[in-house]
Amino acid sequence: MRIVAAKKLLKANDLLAAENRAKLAAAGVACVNVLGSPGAGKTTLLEALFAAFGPRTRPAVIEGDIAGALDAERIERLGVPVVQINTDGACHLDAGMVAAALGDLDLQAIDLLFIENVGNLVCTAGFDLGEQLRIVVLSTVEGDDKAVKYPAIFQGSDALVITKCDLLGHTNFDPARVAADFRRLAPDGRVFQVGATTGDGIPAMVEWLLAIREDR
Ligand SMILES: Nc1nc2c(ncn2[C@@H]2O[C@H](COP(=O)(O)OP(=O)(O)O)[C@@H](O)[C@H]2O)c(=O)[nH]1
Ligand SMILES: [Mg+2]
Repeated sequence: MRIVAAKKLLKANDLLAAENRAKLAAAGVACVNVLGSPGAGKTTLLEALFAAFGPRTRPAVIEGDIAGALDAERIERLGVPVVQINTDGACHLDAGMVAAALGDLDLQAIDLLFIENVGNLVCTAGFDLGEQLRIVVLSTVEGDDKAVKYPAIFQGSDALVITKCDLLGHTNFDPARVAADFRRLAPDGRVFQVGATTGDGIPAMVEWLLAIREDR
């Protein structure tokens, strides 16, 4: 019987992630891994960002889903280059899947790549994809206790994006509580409050992402 230890698989992932990171850096592409639960508003956030970027950046997306191409179709409608990965049941993307998707993108034609990970607050945290930044999207209908309950994903993120802020007041979600919990886990992390469907808070995120792209 052959037993492959999880640690070895993660090491193999890290090697592929390092290759992805080097490839993206050589092409001058900044890369953001977008994490969060199913339905948190990840794709809607990307749609709002792309509408607000205008001609200031050349974005692209890798969509990670267990099945189907619905999110990729949404991104394609905006004229943004997109590659859909179907994990066929796996609850997270890994660096090998992203390496394959990178082969389908013209890296010379883009400068800001978003990877929308499979909706999941647990497994996605453990897999480096070769990104420069991680953001975790948490909506105001999911409960403000999630940073305490799922610390790994928040700890490893560069920003917390609280979405669906237009619904604040309709739930008991306290953004100050989750922001404080996040800052304990990621003291240097940024916190954004947005309404992706209203556009509220999107300009601050756009400026932050453009500055990161400039630093590339
Ligand atoms: N009211 C409101 N609804 C939102 C917002 N962002 C996303 N939604 C809705 O939440 C649902 C899930 O959004 P989606 O972007 O597909 O979530 P994803 O699974 O994380 O990619 C959709 O019905 C969106 O219209 C928001 O800022 N405000
Ligand atoms: Mg989505």
